[in-house]
Amino acid sequence: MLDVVTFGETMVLFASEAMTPIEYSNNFSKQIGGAESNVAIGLQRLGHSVGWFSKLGNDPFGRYIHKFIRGEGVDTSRCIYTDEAPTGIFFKENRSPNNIKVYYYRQHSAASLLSPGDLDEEYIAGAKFLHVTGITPALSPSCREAVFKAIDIAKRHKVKVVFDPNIRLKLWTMEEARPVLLEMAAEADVILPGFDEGKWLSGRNTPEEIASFFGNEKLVIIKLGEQGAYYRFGNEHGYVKGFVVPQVVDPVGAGDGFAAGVISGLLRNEPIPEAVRRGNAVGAIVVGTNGDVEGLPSKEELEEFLQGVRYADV
Ligand code: KDG
Repeated sequence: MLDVVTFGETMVLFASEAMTPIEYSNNFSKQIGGAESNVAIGLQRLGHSVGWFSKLGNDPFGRYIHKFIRGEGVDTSRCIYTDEAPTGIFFKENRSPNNIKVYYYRQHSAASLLSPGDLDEEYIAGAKFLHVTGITPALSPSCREAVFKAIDIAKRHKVKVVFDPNIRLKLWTMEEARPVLLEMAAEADVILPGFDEGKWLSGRNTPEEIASFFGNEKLVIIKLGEQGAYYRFGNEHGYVKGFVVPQVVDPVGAGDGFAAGVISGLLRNEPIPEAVRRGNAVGAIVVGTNGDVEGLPSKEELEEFLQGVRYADV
């Protein structure tokens, strides 16, 4: 039995090595990025058992992604290869930590062909948590159906659903996204919006109002960046302070790190504020390293960070 199952699109990421506009970049480093596999890798590094799957192009990039994620110890046994479409790729321009742009080449990608028929009911039913994001339903109508079918399977088998809206306005408009994401939120047990996402989805302005909008019977955790996060579950609620980050290098993937930390805390049956603190810590560690997954900490690194142990300067 796996602790967590997640699925969605992972792409090969070509990160510009120079901090210049991308048209002047000559060198790119080959990495991977995908919100769901970022969470899967994060959780696996923290010592949990995780399954991630997608539809991959039967091409070198698809094989690279598969090997990378399997190499992290994540179960990839439900991945499917297709000859019908290529693996998606994207480019990242990092001119400074607060001026990062991504350029997607993912339309009609292999992952966008994922459909309800690709889901293994027993596999999802056997997990403790199903993690889904708002990126997957933006990819295609069949992906949208697959997400809702996966949620339905999880609910029928009492698997807790964790939902991260991850609004990507390069994939759809807010008008298209809103009803779909609200429907996902309505089905979820744990909702992890960023503050702006929470505002957009709820039309409310404060973390307290946003959390109430989603309902008291769900665990809602609103990410507030370096200030930490606000949570509400039933009558329990409060702010959990963030960590001081010495140097932000690349904030992309911090939200996925946060999700991995929170889910890890929930799997360890920690009190909610502790789980949120774990999420804050993983997010804070991730932003100090270049790459969407490279900075995700091991269990030991996270413990040291939480105990305030500084890494040795050798
Ligand atoms: O959260 C980080 C992800 O956005 C990134 O790794 C790539 O999944 C990705 C996307 O769709 O942008």
